[in-house]
Amino acid sequence: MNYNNAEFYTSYGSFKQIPKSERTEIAFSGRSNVGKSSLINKIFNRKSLARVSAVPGKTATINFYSLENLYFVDLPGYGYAKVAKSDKERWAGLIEGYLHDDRELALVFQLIDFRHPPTSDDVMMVNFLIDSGIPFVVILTKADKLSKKQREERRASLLNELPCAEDITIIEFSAQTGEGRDEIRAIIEEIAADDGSEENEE
Ligand SMILES: Nc1nc2c(ncn2[C@@H]2O[C@H](COP(=O)(O)OP(=O)(O)OP(=O)(O)O)[C@@H](O)[C@H]2O)c(=O)[nH]1
Ligand SMILES: [Mg+2]
Repeated sequence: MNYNNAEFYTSYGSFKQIPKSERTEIAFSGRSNVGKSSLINKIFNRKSLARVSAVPGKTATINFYSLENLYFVDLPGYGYAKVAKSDKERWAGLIEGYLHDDRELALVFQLIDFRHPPTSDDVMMVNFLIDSGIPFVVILTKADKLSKKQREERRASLLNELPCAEDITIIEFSAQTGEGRDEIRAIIEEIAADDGSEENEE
């Protein structure tokens, strides 16, 4: 795949605007400020394909990026305390609406900050993904901010903090150093290849 060819496709502020799936989708989910937009930029070799901000709550819409036969879907970050209740409800509606819809959703990359225990919202999301049978991979973000020892401690604790941790594929990632990018790309390429072979069978 030529990742440089990824393009911003469109963004939706309300779930009802999103048309039916026309391509296989891969979504990125995580709390506000966890690094979703930074990860998307790193995967696609771009400085500002997705908007990154030090101010949490920047991505308040569902943004679609397109590459070859896939859409990549940047979900709004949840769990940011300092937004109005009406905004929170709108975001929750967006995320839930998207995930509950009957979409061609091949995988969710669930991002969790490597430095901290998963928030209650993170755990809720993981439980939701398990219960819904949506395939997902956990990405631990901002790996560059931890020492080797801190990483080992967090890794060990996560086994107790995440439901079904031993069955989950976990990737350690840094948008700053690029660590983990190849692993993520390999998963994306597998999905792209599967998608192509299904179409050929029809
Ligand atoms: N050191 C370091 N900082 C990071 C990394 N990833 C993201 N950041 C920083 O974390 C902040 C938030 O990053 P974003 O990519 O905007 O996070 P987001 O999840 O898209 O946030 P929302 O759009 O608000 O949901 C920015 O200041 C980034 O520069 C990383 O791997 N390492
Ligand atoms: Mg963002």
